Amino acid sequence: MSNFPFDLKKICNMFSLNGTFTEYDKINNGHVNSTFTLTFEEDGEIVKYVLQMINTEAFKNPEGLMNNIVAVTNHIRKKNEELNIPWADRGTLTFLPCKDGKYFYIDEKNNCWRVYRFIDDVFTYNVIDDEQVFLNAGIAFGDFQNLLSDFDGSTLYETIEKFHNTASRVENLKNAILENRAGRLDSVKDEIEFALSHEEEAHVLVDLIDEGKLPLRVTHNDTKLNNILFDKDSNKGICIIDLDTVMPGLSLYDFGDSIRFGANTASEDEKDLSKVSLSLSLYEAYVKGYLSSAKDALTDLEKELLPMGAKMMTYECGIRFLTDYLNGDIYFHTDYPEHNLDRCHTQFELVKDIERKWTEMQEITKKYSL
Ligand code: GN1
Ligand code: MG
Repeated sequence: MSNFPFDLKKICNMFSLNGTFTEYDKINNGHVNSTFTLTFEEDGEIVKYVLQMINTEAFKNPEGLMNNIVAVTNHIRKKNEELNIPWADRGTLTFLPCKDGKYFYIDEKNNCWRVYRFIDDVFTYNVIDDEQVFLNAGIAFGDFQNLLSDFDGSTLYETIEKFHNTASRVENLKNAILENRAGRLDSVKDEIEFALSHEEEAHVLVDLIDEGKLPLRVTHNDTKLNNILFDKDSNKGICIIDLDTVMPGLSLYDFGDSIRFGANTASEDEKDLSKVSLSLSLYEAYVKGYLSSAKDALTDLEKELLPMGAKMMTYECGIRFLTDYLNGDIYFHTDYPEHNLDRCHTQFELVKDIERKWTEMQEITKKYSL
């Protein structure tokens, strides 16, 4: 416990984590929150938890956030049980209440903590080359949306306002350009030119919502492949994690963000841009999986716009990385000074490849939409 960088004893006490602490591990997947696993020994058994420090710069209201998450996970657990899903007990996260009944704890240094039970016999992917895995990922996110289709979205607090409003993300970029807080403006002229050359498209989805042509659903909004826990035995995606941004949103956001991350043949921060491309076979696998579970719930226009969702989520993410780079890396965790810029480059490169493969993407989508 002594080498843990925070007061772990106090945290364990607040969440009533009993047993003898044996070790902790840092999980380096997320760009926003900080995540650790904690291992205890209790009556000869190993008990594990996941401890997260919520980034309160990104999530300003931990109470609203945790109320959302507890409601959503309870809903999913209940539905999985009703449906007799064999993995119902591992099918969603189980958060632990603190001594005061709240699902988070703020320490003396204003760090905000939460704890959930560790799920055994699962694994995550960061990059994939196996189409079957991505097909399973599509099924898992399609199922997630179905499970939440009868959840009343109006009860959810909007954890990050305008999270996937691409037009507003462009405005944020423009502000960052004007402010030039980190003095990096001169080095990113080409990136800015690319970003602004797509500005008009940034309005397409927002306008369709305003016109009532696309329905708001309860969506995850951060559907990176590594937010799915896959079962070691069956290879099925059994549990969706990272529920901070579950809010009313478009199905296209969830579909698009999955493609942005999972169908890219390179990792999000690859420096060699020749490795970045949109794998059409992975795209097809995801479309097939996702539509097999979500098709009946989607409107014709939603299905038709799936490629647009992929393009917009990729473009938007590139803009967010560029904005953060200009602001001095204040939002996303970075490992080195150019990290956000490298990430921006992969996203913009992927947008270009999506544009090259646009017709094929539309044809594939159509094939599985019928
Ligand atoms: C962040 O926290 P993480 O790594 O799951 C971000 C997503 C981005 C993603 C890019 C709350 O997700 O929106 O798409 O990084 N989450 C938040 O990798 O901003
Ligand atoms: Mg996240």
